[in-house]
Amino acid sequence: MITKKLAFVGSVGSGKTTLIKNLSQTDTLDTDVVSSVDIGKEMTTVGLDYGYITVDDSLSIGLYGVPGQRKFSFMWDFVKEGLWAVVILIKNNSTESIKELDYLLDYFEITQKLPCVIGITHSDIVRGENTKLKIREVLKQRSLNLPIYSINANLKENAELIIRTLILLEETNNGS
Ligand SMILES: Nc1nc2c(ncn2[C@@H]2O[C@H](COP(=O)(O)OP(=O)(O)OP(=O)(O)O)[C@@H](O)[C@H]2O)c(=O)[nH]1
Ligand SMILES: [Mg+2]
Repeated sequence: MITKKLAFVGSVGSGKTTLIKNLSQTDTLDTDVVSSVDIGKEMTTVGLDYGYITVDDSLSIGLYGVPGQRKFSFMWDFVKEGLWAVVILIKNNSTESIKELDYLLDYFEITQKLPCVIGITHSDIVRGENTKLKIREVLKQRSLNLPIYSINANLKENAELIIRTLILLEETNNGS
């Protein structure tokens, strides 16, 4: 059985902890605490989220969520090591969250060879159709073509769609 390492990255409140809780088949480890500064929500991840799913007899996936706040980014290097794939979450209609994309693409060294999916979260409650266009512009400058889904991080079927897409991307990359 191979266990692959999947990272969930994205700005504060983009839904990383929520998505991992939603996907994991085991109880997740979460390291959320009450934020000491105003970040627009009560709890924030200061260490790592960890969850686990078994896809089939030959594949399981470790789900690693990093803290969105850069002051806790000491965990990012650990998560980056030996990555199989990356999920980048962007909060719909949030300029700050969209701005983070360039930084994350650089930091996690995203290339077309690494399975990567972008999820626009909060799409169920926040209106705005421009986020996808803005993301496409950033990707185009890097000649990257990545799947972009509008999702609700609370919905299991949305979360599973992301996992299925990553597996498909890997198969496409391997030419199988
Ligand atoms: N309606 C809705 N709520 C969401 C969605 N994604 C996240 N949330 C909510 O937004 C809040 C923040 O989500 P988290 O999962 O804690 O965000 P995070 O990316 O882990 O944030 P940090 O750990 O602080 O970086 C929670 O209350 C979630 O329930 C979404 O797609 N739709
Ligand atoms: Mg979190």
